[in-house]
Amino acid sequence: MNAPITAEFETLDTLTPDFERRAESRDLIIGVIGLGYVGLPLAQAFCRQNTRVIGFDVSEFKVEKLNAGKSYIKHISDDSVGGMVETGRFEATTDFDRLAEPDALLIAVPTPLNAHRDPDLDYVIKSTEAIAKRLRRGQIVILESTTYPGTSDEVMKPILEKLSGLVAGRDFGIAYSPEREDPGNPQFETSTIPKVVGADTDAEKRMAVAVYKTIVPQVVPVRDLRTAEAVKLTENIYRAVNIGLVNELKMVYEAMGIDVWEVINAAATKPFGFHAFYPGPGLGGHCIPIDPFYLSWKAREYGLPTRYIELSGEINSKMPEYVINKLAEELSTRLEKAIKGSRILLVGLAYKKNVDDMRESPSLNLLEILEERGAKVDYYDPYIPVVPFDPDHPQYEGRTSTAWDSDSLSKYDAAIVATDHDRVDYAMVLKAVPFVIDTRNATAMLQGEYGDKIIKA
Ligand code: SAJ
Repeated sequence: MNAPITAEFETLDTLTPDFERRAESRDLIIGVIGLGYVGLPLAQAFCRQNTRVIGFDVSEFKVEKLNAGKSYIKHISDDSVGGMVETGRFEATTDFDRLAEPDALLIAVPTPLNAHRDPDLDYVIKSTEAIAKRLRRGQIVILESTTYPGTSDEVMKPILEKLSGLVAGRDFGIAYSPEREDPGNPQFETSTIPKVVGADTDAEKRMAVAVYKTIVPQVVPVRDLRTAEAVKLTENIYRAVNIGLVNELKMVYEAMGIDVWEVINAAATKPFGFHAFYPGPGLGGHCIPIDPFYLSWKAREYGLPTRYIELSGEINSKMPEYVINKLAEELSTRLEKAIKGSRILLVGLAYKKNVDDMRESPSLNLLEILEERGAKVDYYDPYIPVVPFDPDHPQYEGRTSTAWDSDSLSKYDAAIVATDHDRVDYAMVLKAVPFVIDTRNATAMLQGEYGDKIIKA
């Protein structure tokens, strides 16, 4: 009598109900690959819901720090990391052979542009290859990094199938769920932000929903992988294009002697159909200046232009030059000085208020242009006491933030407010220097007392 034919292997269709039950009972193990400003809050959110997390990172430094209960991310405290470790729910490792252990593998690694400003998926591909070598039946791989539509199915899926010999959708799952962190925004954190998830089969979508509904108030399933990838790009392109718009309006209204911030704040009183964006000295962070070009690169494959993306990129990257030209005008008319030989204070190096992150910060472009034109420049930033190594601006590593007192400030010919940190005493610099170029409307409350020293640019 032949043994009854049993299924050679289980498929996701049969495995998913158990996966959902285990998610519900906090019995899944979550793997997070990339323990940065997205991965670590993600790990924290799962730990808070009593789910076990194994964090994977190539950096020994980060892994040792985390396992010692220490944080390297400003808005995540040592106590919080310590709590994750003490409960035994979190451990970090550089041992990628352990990638077979988690039930779900969430990838949160950088997706920068390369020197030709094309998408650089190197981190994503390396992480996918590492997973593929250990991939086992029943696991689900979920990319969180911002990328172009097609990355999960055209790039990751073939690697996962080829190196594992397993079949996506049958033996293991692939999903995409974009991160939506807003660094420095105390109002929102991972556990309060709705999460979009996309996958190409029902079983994979159910698995991804089961993973995330344990940590967020609302999971938003969309049709497939590419739709979810497009959602995230749309969110960030919306920001980049609107910031480009208000930067263009600033230059026009400036020429007309109109204060663009007053215009936008008044327009924002319209209770519908208007979302306020504000001009700045350019566009910083490692998302908004970069992500839109992931779509324009992919759109070229379809022979389609993305003029709004290119134009807003052009306008935003020209803003530092615009600010410096305004400074040159004021130095000449007020002090009969040129930029060359002038002493300038740059207030704020971080790419946006109340964060300590300098990546792609327009302040660094301002610094570069000023020094190229012969100015002597110091900076002040309460969040960046010493400039860390920045691969794009290695020459600034080790420079220190200047003192913030009237004696120290009185030696400058002018100051530029490039980042509008809340905890800066703008009255002190307005009192001490001949004039201030304010690119963030940070001195708005001091207009009455120091209006003649404030130039908006
Ligand atoms: N900026 C302006 N004017 C504005 C808003 C922003 O000039 O009206 C500048 C900022 O100063 C900064 C840059 O744009 O230099 C990016 O700012 P951002 O507020 O978009 O902040 P990010 O890049 O730290 O985080 C963004 C998220 N922020 C918000 O949604 C408010 C969001 O776009 C993404 O979830 C996140 O990037 C990401 O990881 O993609």
